[in-house]
Amino acid sequence: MIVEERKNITANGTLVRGSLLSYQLDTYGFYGRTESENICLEVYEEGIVRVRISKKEKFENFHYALDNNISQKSIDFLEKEDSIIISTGKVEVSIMKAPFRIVFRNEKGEIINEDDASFGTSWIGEQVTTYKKLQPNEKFIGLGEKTGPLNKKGRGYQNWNTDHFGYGKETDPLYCSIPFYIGIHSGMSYGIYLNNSYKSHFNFGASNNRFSSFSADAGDMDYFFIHHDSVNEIIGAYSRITGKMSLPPKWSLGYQQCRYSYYPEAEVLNTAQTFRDKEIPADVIVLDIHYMEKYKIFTWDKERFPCPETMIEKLKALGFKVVVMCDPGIKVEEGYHAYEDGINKDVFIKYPDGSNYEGEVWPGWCHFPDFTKPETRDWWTNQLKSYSDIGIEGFWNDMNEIATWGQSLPELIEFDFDGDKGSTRSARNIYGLMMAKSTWEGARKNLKGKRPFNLTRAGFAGIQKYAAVWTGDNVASDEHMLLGMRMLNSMGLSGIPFAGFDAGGFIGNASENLFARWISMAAFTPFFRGHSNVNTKSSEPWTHGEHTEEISRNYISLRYRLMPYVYSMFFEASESGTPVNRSLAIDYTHDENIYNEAYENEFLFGDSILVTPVSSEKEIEKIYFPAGEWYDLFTDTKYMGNKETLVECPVEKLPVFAKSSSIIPVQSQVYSLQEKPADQLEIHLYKGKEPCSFVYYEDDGDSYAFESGEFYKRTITYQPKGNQLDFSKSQGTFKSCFTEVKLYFHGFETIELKSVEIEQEDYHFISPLSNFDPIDNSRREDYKITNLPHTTFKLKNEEFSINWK
Ligand code: NBV
Repeated sequence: MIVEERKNITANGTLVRGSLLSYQLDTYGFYGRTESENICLEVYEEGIVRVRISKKEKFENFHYALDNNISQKSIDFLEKEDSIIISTGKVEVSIMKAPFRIVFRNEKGEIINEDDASFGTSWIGEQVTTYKKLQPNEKFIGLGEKTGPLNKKGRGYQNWNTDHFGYGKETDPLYCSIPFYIGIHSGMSYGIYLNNSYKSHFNFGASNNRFSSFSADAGDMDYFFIHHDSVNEIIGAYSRITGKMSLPPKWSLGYQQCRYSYYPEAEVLNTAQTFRDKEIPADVIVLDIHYMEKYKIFTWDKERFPCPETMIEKLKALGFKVVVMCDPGIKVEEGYHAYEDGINKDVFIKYPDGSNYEGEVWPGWCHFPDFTKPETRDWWTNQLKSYSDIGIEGFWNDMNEIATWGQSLPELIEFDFDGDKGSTRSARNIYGLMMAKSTWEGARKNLKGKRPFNLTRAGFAGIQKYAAVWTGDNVASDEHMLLGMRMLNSMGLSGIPFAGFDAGGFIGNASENLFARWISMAAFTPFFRGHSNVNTKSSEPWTHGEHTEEISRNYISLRYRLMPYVYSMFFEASESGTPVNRSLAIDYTHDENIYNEAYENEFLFGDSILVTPVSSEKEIEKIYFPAGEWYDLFTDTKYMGNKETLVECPVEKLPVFAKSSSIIPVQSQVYSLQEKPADQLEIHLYKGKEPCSFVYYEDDGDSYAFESGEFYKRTITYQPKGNQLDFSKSQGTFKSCFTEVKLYFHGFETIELKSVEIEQEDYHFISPLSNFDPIDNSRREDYKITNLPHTTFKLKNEEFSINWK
């Protein structure tokens, strides 16, 4: 075997692909051999092909990132002299025999993606790389939490989960690894997910003009090739491979207030009370590491927090939930219950000689739980009970890269891998994933039917099933704010719908305007939290002066008014994987302008709201409107699409627009999501030429009863041709908290109702979507509020239609 292998070793030691020596085909796949490798190609859905190449007899079984529900599909194949053709219905895969290489074509026979003719999949020692020919004007997007531009062409990235305090505009790698990207060229797009947790490398035509490539430092080449007609469908397929976000509790979609750290108890209560006094909506107070006794997880500092139960009760009465910091380091200390119990149950990661690894972090020298071991996950669940027992429903997994002083977790440490055993080399990238999974599963068990909120810093593909992800220790600068927007959009492209950043910036102090701009923007991001580092100005909305406070209140309030829309978007994400923050590359994939550096940060928040991030220093900015027509969310001014336009963006006004032909449900102002909104649901309809529909979703917001049918769902459809709005019959057994619907028409000059199938309450004129004026009084004249008609109906569960002239 060794002699045969040498035949393919080039002068520099690279083992390039040989020819297919033998193969077999059955209804589920292709199994072949080259001189030194086993190959397997399987089809999972018509748009998903899995390719595995291994030097071992048995393929590796890395399954932590994969969803349990994926299963194979039977295939059609055709054997030719030089190749084997597998058709999936959506993709035609040509397996070339000599040399062995793979070409993916679409239904029209056009090449979507092909191996580099010479290199295909090659090895350098243990490192395995697949080389793909660069296609004309090919673009690369996704790859999760990565710095750099939207289009990553010409760049190289690594995946090796890393704690990087104050990372820069180009820093790589960071905390979370998602080895999934989307390639775009010639009007087509495809996705590649590399299912290997070793350190991996992605080259998108960096320092070469020949190929893009993906490599893993060891293990098998194991990748899923995805092809669909749209980027959104590709994200959907990736989400079926790695799992979908579980619907989070509604309260976690409100504003979360964090600080490193709030203490003592009086400060926590005072912060919560100040939100209520100032009428700034908020749902969560986050406790960072200072709640613990000397940073030891599962303990409370008795002086600062003499009775956490009572504090949590008081916060509950104010409509606040508590999220607590969970660090993985368990202090080596006799008498510390988590340590002693952990030793007894043998739950920690080990050196190869069997002794527990010790690394230094906040509490001092610590052991670290081996979350790849079932006993550890049970132990963690039991430990976490001390939190749920006192009413805590939110958990924040930090430092799980694993971050230790020195930042160099030794590579020889052993991990259980549920019996399969591995070392840091394959475990580092999944440590965060497995910690988040343990916390989520543990909390689910302990909370007995309530939905936990779980947040993590580190993660891997599949993390969306267990936690929201935030972008770690960012910096209070305009550049970082805009970088953060790109990172969140990129995470959305990579299957993580619930992502956010530290609004206001973690490191350093934001200027008044920067803070205001950041909060305005963060109101349109899935995970909405203000946070700041120890010894910096805190990030409550009132710490940056009265004017900033006013702006923050406006945008936080708007987020709460938009909650029926936001919650419906989260529901959609949990069902299909469609992100909440949608880079314009999702809906306007082949529009070159959206990749332009000036416009690459723009995104849709849900189906219909275009957000154009702008620096806090700009009062006027050129933005790009993609195809369609767009209505200023605050003034209803109409803008034409496919056009760059200068818009005013004083600090009070983030440029945000509603898409023509769209439906946005809005509720009355509440200050906590636990508060019941007024009976009337507003439906804002934006005039357009295309028909559109919106799936409205509601449930109790914090239990799993929706899984057994206790939800309220209905589709609202707008037919511009017939001037008609249809409400489908409601589905599910949940009773909506709204009894009336109030309809707002935007962009229509005059409306005369023709027929309404239900009782009409009133009919008169009022202002557009926002019932607050984002502009300060002195500027109010510049932004005229137009009068628009609205009308109110009793909401019933049966279907009904509204017609107008
Ligand atoms: O727990 C303290 C911080 C936390 O506030 C931050 O959000 C994390 O990213 N944590 C990191 C530990 C160290 C920060 C210097």
